[in-house]
Amino acid sequence: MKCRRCRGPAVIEVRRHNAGFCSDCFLHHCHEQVRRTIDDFSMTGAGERVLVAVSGGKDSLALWDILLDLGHDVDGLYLGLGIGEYSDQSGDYARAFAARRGAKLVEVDLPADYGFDIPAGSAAAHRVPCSACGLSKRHLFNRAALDGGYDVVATGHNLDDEAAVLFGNVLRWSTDYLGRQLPVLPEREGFVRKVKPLVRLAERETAAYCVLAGIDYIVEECPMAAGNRHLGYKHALDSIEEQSPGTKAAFYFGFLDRASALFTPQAAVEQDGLRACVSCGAPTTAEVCAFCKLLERART
Ligand code: Q46
Ligand code: ZN
Repeated sequence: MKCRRCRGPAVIEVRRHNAGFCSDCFLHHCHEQVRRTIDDFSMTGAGERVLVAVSGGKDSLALWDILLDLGHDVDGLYLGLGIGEYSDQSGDYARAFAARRGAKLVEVDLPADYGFDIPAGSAAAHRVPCSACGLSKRHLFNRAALDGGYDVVATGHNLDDEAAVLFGNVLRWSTDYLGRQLPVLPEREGFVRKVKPLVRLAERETAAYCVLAGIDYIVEECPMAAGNRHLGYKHALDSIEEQSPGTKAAFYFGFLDRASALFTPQAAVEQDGLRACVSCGAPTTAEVCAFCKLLERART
């Protein structure tokens, strides 16, 4: 197979684009996919400061690398979740990348800064780990961005992630989530803008990007992910994609083009009743925000 761009020998095939690429042209292709996504969805503009949430995994490090290459003013944010060896190692990969690129890494550590870790905290709060983890991440990414004067938080959600979440939301007709499942969530009082610039790249492509760009990343998945529903949806979509390349992209981008607007009024109603958490000041629909409730239970 030949490279679509330079006609040299291809090292990777991307079946949904019906194309092969050599190493340099594949890296160029990934940069272009991200640049186009940022432009098409007006994710960030000139002079804005971007904070990219990095886990030490392939997606977030590829994203940080690409944003740096594209000339964005971007720092990294690493959140230590206290998930044993996995967290120790993922932090090391994030720090090594920052050092290699001469980039700034902001660090927040749940055990050191908030007195609980995800395994113990979720058990004490009677929540599944990924639920406690997800709400902590949303809260602390936003907090770190506000405190650091950033305009936008970027996360490494890729096409496979977004298609799997969409699949789950459709299976359950979770209309409130469907209304919010956008690659850009605009800034509002108390919230910075949130963007997902990797939605045009599949998981396999971000892994290939890291290998070809010489980026070391943590290969192990978080041990708490085993058995979660999201992984089951990913496997189901993988087998459909295998039979019919391009299905995931058609599903996700078709939703954005033709269906997502139908669900946004529902999401808007939910956002109307926001007020400040009495404990931390973060916007919430209750008196105390979900993170402060978790914190209180996890510490007792
Ligand atoms: S880090 Fe956290 Fe994930 Fe681990 S506990 Fe679940 S949500 S699986 S992306
Ligand atoms: Zn709070």
